[in-house]
Amino acid sequence: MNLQLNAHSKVGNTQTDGFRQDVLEGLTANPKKLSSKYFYDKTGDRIFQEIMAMPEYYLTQCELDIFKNKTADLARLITSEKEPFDLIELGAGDAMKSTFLLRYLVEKGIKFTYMPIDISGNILSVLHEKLNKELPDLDIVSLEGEYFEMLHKAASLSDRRKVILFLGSNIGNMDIGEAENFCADLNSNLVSGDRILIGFDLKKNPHTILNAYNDPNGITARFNLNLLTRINRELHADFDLEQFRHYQTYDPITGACKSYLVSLKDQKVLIEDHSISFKENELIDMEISQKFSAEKIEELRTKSGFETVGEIRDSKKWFVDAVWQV
Ligand code: AVI
Repeated sequence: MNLQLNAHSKVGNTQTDGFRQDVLEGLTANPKKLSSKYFYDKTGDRIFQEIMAMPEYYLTQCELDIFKNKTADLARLITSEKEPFDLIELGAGDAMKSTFLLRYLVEKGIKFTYMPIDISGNILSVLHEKLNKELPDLDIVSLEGEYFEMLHKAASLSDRRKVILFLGSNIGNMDIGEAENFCADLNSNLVSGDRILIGFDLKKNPHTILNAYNDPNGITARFNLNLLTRINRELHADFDLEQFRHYQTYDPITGACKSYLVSLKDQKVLIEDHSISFKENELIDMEISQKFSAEKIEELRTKSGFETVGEIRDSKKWFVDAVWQV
């Protein structure tokens, strides 16, 4: 079975409307805020690839270490019985890490269907083609759209056990309250026996964490500033990128690693017919990349109603993939 299902063909303008509303709401709030979910236009995707290749950005290598070198352990945690199941990946992208797990499961003759969910139909087509070539025996059903909408779709397609992958510490881009709501929503969209595997970036030496986001070549700064370019292009705004500067913080007590853009002068920015005023040194809150302690992960699990199955850490013990069950 090889399918690509999409829920997006009719929603082009709705997407822009949502973007416009979020941007205007965020920039008229106090403090000003933009959502990092909008970082990922074409250029943003490319800059994120550059970030993942930076020596300072350890997260990708740590989780790759788990998927490459502890594949059998991972497989054991997600496959309980012999029945076929659906392996659903939220925000699959190029599935670079999960491909190691897919290959292992296929080679072991374990019956499952891989269902990558992504907002980008283009990314899904490229992934589909790549997996067809590399793993011709893999069953794939690609789901293009928002996570929860596509989880409903997946549930309507089969009543097999579901295993959800949410990798890369994407959970860290939500504040703790949002992460709790997100996990609780996942729980209520699953049924008894279903599992989730979530990648968490762990607290560690604060210098290591800050360096991963405050890189000397300014790649993370470009990643942040690119959202202003996107607003200029899509919402006909006139941000002067020279007048904003990236500022990164890490609080080792709370584990919140946060990025901001600082306005370098008093200025006004026009977004369509809205004029937004910035004071010199005023901040735009751009992104949180939350780092977790083992206790915080446990708290998130219990608050969202999951049982623990197990967890796997990379060899440096900097990152953990935790598996929970409904
Ligand atoms: C996608 N996400 C988990 C990345 C992170 O580490 O928070 C995004 C990122 N932002 C700056 N560098 C990487």
